[in-house]
Amino acid sequence: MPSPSELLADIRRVGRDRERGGYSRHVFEHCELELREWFVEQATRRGLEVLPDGNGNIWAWWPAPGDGAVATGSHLDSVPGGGEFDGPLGVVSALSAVDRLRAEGFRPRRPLALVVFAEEEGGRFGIPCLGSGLATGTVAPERALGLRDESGTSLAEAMRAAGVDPEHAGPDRTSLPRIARFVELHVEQGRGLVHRQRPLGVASSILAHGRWRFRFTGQGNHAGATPLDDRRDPMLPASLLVSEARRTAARYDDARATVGRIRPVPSGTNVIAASVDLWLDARAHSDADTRGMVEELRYRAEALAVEEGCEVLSSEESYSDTVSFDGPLRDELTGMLAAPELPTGAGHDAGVLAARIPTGMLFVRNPTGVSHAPEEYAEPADCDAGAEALATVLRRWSR
Ligand code: HGY
Ligand code: MN
Ligand code: MN
Repeated sequence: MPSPSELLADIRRVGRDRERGGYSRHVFEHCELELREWFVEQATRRGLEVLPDGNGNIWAWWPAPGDGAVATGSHLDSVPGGGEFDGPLGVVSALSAVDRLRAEGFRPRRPLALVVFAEEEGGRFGIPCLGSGLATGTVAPERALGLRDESGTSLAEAMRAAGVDPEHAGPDRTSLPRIARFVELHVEQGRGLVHRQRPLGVASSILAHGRWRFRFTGQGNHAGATPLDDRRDPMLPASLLVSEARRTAARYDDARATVGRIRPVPSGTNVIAASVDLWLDARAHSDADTRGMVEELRYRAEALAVEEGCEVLSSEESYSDTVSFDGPLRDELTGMLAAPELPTGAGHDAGVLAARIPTGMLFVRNPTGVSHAPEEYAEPADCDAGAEALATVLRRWSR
């Protein structure tokens, strides 16, 4: 019976990003397809009935699809240059939990379902939790299928190339309606468990969070032949907005605002940019704070653009309000596992499902506290404790 760490070792070479470090595993790209095949092979080997949905999510049932089911799972895609555990730890822990239950001769009275959600990070098509959002109806298929990646490929085209018929994208009427409870195990993205000196935790809440795109437009020109007073350089307001985001967030209670992605066009060393796109990731403990922060930044962006003779357009690309996980279910998990509760600033598919299904999340200690970077880590012993805890929850909920 392989441990979670041994299962992770199976896929350790898949999707390594030599340039950035870490992993770049984007939905329906070659390496992510390889991970999908690996998961299907692992599930089939365990006698699970594999049932992909129309949104690129993969369900695997034990013994077979049925109502009142208990589900667990996570995602296999990553951010660019991401860590090894964010997503895959939840998937391998689900497989390991099934192994543990089968090894003790357990047979679920309620069907059990493992699930891999597509495009949780939004690393290719820009919308996080795309697979779970389509399945729950929170993301409209007509919007999703038209999303394009950096190369201009649409989600519909990428689905077709991966053998997923985009005609079937949309609310899941097959698997999701059968789920009575969902639990996601995830590496902690922070040091809450390190500070508490505990291997496991139970999620209490997720920050409100969203993504906004700002497009600054000026006049492309020659970097040498254009005097400073004859420029309309969109890089100026864009770069000033990056530091404004940090300053604005600092005025709100424990809010976070990040610009991790900025794209000048045409992006030449000796060229004044014609336009600059930047993406703001803003998060706070309330809907009002998040919205308030973004409104301030939209206003500042306008003023900064005007100062430089530029224009700016901004648009909301995704948003999810704070999630407070189901209270009684949280209490049951903390009691069952003798684990502390802790909040998270990271979004998850469990956050999407929580609006529809009694949902919980388990966290496994991350000694570095770092995530979305190669330094993300979880000790093998803590990963074992996580899979054992997940087996405990699945056993209790499905017997
Ligand atoms: O961005 C997030 O919080 C998650 O990792 N998708
Ligand atoms: Mn992530
Ligand atoms: Mn994740």
